[in-house]
Amino acid sequence: MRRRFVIFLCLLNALALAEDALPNLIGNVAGRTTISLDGTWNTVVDPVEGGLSARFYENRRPKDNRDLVEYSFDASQKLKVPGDWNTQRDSLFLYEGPIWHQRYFSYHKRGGIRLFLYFGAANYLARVWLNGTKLGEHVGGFTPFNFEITAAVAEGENSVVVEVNNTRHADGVPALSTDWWNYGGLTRSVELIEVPGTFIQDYSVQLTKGMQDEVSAWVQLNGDHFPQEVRVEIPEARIRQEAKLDGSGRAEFHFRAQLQLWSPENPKLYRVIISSGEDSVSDEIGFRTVETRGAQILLNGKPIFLRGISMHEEAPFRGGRAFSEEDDRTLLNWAQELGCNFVRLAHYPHNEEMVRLADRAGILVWSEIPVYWDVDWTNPATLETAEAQLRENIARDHNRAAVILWSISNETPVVEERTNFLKTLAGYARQLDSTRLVTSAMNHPEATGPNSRRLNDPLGQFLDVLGLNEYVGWYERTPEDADQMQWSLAYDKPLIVSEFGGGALYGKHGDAETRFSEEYQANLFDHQLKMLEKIPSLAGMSPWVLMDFYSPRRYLPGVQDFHNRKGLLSERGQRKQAFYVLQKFYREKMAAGK
Ligand code: GCB
Repeated sequence: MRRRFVIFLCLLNALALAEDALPNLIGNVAGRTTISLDGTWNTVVDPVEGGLSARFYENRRPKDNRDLVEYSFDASQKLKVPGDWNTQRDSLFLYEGPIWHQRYFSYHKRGGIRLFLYFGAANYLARVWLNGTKLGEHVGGFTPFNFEITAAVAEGENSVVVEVNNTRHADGVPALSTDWWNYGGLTRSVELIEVPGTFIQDYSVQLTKGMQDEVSAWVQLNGDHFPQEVRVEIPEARIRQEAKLDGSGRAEFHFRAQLQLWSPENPKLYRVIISSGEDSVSDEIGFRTVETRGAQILLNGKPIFLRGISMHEEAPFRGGRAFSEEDDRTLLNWAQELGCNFVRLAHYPHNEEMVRLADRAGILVWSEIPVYWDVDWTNPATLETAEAQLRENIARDHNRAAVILWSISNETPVVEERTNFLKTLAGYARQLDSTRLVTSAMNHPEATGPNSRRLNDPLGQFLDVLGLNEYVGWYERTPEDADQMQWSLAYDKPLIVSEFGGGALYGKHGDAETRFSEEYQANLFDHQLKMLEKIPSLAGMSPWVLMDFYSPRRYLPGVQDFHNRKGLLSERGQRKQAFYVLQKFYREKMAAGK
């Protein structure tokens, strides 16, 4: 009975989340009229979680000197938005809990204009109030959300309050344990978005799956009075198509088009304009196909080898969460210098600009949600949170040609409840976007002999592309042992070795057996690359990892100092020896036309 009651509660919880999740997420914010709320915000640190009962969201100021108010946003310490709090104030470096953020903005209301409050990301739970009225909550640290505030916004001064809480939860996504820093805060931009009464909420304009000369598009409007038609134009290709909207404000298109195909060699983007009634929005979109044939990944119908690197969304030089175009550009430039045509954006959705830069630079993207290690596989609310993050990630980036892979998880245990959970997520990803490939990084191959491994994880049957993380030469055995190692797969599908690597402190030298020396790491890469080349199904790789990053599980003083040192570059951008080993390997592949 108790069990049934608990299940009932879980279902209720899941339903509540489903309703809260993203009413009206607006696509292509960069293409809209926006007012930035970035800058300096007032903050109250609330380690005992007293703010809710003390009604911090009312932002009350004492009426006179007899009035008792035991907090003050106006007199508080400040934090910059976007930005994690951990690297902005020494005392917050290890802080986990709620911090209340507040700022004022002034607004002049105009008839016929609807207003939305948009957050690029807030880690992990955000509760939002405008002028003391609650707008809603959002769970999940790396995806966008918005609230309509047309009715709630006041003429003149307004006060927005956000309680951001980065407490880890056993039923969260991710759960309690990660190998990256749990940066809290409003880590991406906050914006007001102005749209007309009836507006284009989102759209997809992509090549039809498997066809290089046909575009499939859908457009979704939001409003009370839908116009009759919607138009999609690609002026450079002299395309102008119209379609009728149905009663729910949706239209679908399929039309022939002769377009230059997007690829790493020619990352061609077209200006695409979608318009209907009073609204019009413009985007830059690339057109390409991606599919698999046996163990190959085909881009525009041709096999491609993914010369990749894994990376965190960690800011070079200053540390902390990356958010600016400059951060993103630095990271992607380093990947290109390595010879990459592919990045694995681990282990959660990175900021939108990163993906847009990849689109412009011709770098293919593996995009991931933080179903990491172990989560609460049997909890419906956990599944719902994972689904919401997948939905929001796909909603944000589904027009980016660079994104070819949706990854649903990283290094999960091979147990039935996990496989069921991930099977549901794989199906959901395909339902939301049938044009891209679904993958996951797995790490439990079966030892079929002293020197042989077989990837036969049952999850493989639900994926288009198999990801494998293996640490031969670091967590197990020696780099030289890689020479004997044989790999096989239980599936005729493409394999991406999504992680391998080892730690090295930049500037630490020793022989190739000395842990954390640059020589050790370079030797490991040497042996690993020779081993991986022998796997016939290998369609790409994304070694671990581009740059050293903050992690609370890396304790070794003088070497790690809270950093995972498996970067090919230090956090200050210094290239380690292994950087050049991988660069040479990729350059040879490129020269061989791969
Ligand atoms: C892994 C994880 C990654 C870690 C890495 C490591 O397998 O996927 O998040 O950071 O190993 O360095 O141990």
